[in-house]
Amino acid sequence: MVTNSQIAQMLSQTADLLEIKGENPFKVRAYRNAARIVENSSKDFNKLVKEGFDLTRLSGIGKDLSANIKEIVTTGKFSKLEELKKEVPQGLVDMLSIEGLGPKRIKQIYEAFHITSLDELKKYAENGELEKLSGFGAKLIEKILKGVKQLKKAGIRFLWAEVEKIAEDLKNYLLKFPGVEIVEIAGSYRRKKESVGDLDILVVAKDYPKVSEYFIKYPKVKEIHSAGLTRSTVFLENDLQVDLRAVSKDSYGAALHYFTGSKAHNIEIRKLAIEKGMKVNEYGVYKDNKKIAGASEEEVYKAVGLCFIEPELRENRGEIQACLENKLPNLVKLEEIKGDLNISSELIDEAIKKGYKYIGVRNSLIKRDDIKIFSVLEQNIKAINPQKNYDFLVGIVDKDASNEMVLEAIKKVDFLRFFRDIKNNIEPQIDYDLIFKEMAKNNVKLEVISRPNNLIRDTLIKKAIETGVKISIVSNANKKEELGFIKYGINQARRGWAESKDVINTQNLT
Ligand code: DGT
Ligand code: CA
Ligand code: CA
Repeated sequence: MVTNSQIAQMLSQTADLLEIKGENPFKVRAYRNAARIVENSSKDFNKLVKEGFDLTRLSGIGKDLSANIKEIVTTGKFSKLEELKKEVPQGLVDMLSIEGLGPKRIKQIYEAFHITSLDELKKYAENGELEKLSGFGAKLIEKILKGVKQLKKAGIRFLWAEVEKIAEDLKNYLLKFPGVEIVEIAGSYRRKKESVGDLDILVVAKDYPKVSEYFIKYPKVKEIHSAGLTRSTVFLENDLQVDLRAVSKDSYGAALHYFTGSKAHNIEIRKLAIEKGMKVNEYGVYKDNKKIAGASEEEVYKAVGLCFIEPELRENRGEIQACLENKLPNLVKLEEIKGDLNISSELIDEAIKKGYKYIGVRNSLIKRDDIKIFSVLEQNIKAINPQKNYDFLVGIVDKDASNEMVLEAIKKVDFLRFFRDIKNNIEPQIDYDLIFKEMAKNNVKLEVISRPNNLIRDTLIKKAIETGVKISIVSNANKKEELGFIKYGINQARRGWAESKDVINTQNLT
């Protein structure tokens, strides 16, 4: 179903692209008007079209626009817009979201310099060429540069696992500098979020400016954005942004708490503090203008009447209430994993070396004397065909699965795995509330794949557990190195509030 505001957005984007192309201003205005009419209407256009209402009866909507809206409602797409997107370079479309740049100015820039990318735009803003255009003052140029930076940043998120090595290397590099006492990576990285936007590093050191000088010399730094007295920002080779901040030792806990986030968690903590007549910021907790805590996170939480909350839980998903009710989960740990229930048959010896008590081997009936092996059969739920002799049947739910297909499969399988591609934002569109209920009823377990780009959402793990579904955290390894993936599955399970008792492969299975 398409909402009014989605229809309006397509029409307004059409107007923008037509304007960049320099098409007839009347046509441009007609699309823009129509967008406004749809957006502000109290009637649901989806319904109007389905009821066969004659849209041309509305003022501002002619025959063409009426046909356009019908197309959008019935197909969910607008072919004219699709065509325009092919004609107008993506870089110019991106420029539309920069504050201060509308279609008129973008057209002006394009006609003057024939540039079509954000990188070129940045170059022309920096070398003074852009300022030569009429209407482009210093203030606007500054806005454009800021916008380019924000856009580039918003577009790139890294998988947690992709930044892990460089983050730990950089931390060790900083720790080597004389006078550096503490280095900690805060932000989403510390919360073990599946993807991170940038790294936020805190440092306690005697002479911060010297540390900053050393920081910007880190061999993988590509670009120095700023290097100030308490804060420095660089971009690494892979375009990852890293912020380094100086923190004093007596505020370290408050700063670590503040910069670990999430923002939503911090806001709740501050509200709670205010209710108690206190103030919390990145320097400490204050009561009657007197600092009462700040050196450690434990101290900060205690001062506002809370227990320590693990970084993975700090998403404002009920963790503060849970603490107050003494119901915080005792999160599962990597060391508690007793076996990996989904590996390739070539990795049996490697798995034994890891000290596992049992393993699950994919699509093979191998048995051995030195380790308990479960044989695991994987099948797409579209074509379930149970085989004799296998211990476990794993049903794979791919991106176009329907509720009916999943519910049917639940009757036949032992585990379900839900496909997800984080980078490309692909996952099945199904009713998880309903599905988890059925899984719990039929004792079907959730297989949590630990591949960094295929992790199921943390919120779904939480929901599954709350519904009574047990989970199995597996590497799905094909190669030796991939056995280690299991730690990413653990990270995600912890963010989904999983305790050891919720995870079947922390138990003794026989
Ligand atoms: P990211 O980098 O997009 O993966 O996510 P974070 O959570 O690392 O966010 P980031 O880097 O923008 O900021 C780091 C932390 O700093 C964030 O988790 C909480 C704190 N913080 C940043 N901006 C604000 C703010 O406006 N208010 C509050 N309360 N905290 C903030
Ligand atoms: Ca961050
Ligand atoms: Ca940041």
